[in-house]
Amino acid sequence: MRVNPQELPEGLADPDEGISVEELQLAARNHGMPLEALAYDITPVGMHYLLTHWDVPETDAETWTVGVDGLVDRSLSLSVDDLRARPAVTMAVTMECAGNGRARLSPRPISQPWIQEAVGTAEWTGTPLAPILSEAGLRSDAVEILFTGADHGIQGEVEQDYQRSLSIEEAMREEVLLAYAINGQPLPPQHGSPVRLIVPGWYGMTSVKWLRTIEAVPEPFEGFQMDAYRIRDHADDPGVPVTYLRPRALMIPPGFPEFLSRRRHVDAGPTEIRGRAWSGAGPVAGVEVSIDGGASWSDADLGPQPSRWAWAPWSFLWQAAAGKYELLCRATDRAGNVQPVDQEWNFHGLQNNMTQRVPVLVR
Ligand SMILES: Nc1nc2c(c(=O)[nH]1)N[C@H]1C(S)=C(S)[C@@H](COP(=O)(O)O)O[C@H]1N2
Ligand SMILES: [Mo]
Repeated sequence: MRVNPQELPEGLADPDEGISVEELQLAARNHGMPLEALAYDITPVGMHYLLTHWDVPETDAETWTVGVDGLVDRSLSLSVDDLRARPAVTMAVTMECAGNGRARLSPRPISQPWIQEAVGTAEWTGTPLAPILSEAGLRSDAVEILFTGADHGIQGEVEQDYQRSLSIEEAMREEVLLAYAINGQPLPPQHGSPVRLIVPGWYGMTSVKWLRTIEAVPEPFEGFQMDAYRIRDHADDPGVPVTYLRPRALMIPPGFPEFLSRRRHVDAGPTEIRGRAWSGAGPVAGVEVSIDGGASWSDADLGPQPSRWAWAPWSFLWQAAAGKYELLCRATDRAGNVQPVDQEWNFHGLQNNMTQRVPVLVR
């Protein structure tokens, strides 16, 4: 029996329940980044992961405006040209879905069934939000900034626009952008055309796509998409909000795969294991690799991050001898967070950062 099938369509799967057609339907719309794309500093646009809760709205960049209102001295209405005329910043940012890793939890929370590939690093171009909020003049009774997207749907039986808020302090961080370009091109429909919010360091749900309004509000916003992103043990647990990215390292699975199982085959000899690692709380301090299923660990070489908010490349030289292996990699950040080998479970399957495991056959 699923937990609360009426109240929580996204409850828990039975212990032996396979991925349903409904989950497959979500997975086919919201694709992950193929792990071989870890080869690129900047993920090519079509290989960046995608997560859209409802439909991709049809938008018109010519007539689009972003409204700034609520508890401000002067309401603003900014066209895409107005945003482009303002100071531009281009920044590499690693984005990851808070549900990444969900499908490997047991019992499995029913939702978009990510395994570990809901990540990508894009070069976003936009204009900083803070000067716009200053120009509008935040009133002293404003406590949060509420961001509303143009998409609309039902989730948890609540009909809603996609809405997320940030504290004023977070919204005023200099790296928070209103982005209109990705990797040097105008945003494509699926990534939020024509304007989206980019909040570096946070899980992806905060970076509202198809941004319509920015509203200064007098109370902390408690809408569905705030409640849905909390780490809780059970449905009634108030839980704690999901915010910054936990540390994670991923590797490009070495060798070549078998079609269906994707099991890896490697020729014996020196094999370079490469990957990327990131963390929102602090830059990555180190990456370790295990070739014996986690029994022992060795340090990988860590390269420079393309920006403070983007993943770092790492590599490790493996002298592969014939046999069966399980390769693992894990990251540590400068705030002292270490990636766990086994995942702690939570009700919505959020903020998972358990280590990747790659079975390899060396011949
Ligand atoms: N308007 C709107 N913004 C949204 C979403 C959405 O469904 N609607 N999904 C969020 C989630 S959960 C994630 S992980 C990121 C994904 O961004 P991407 O599809 O550009 O990779 O967008 C966020 N912004
Ligand atoms: Mo997400």
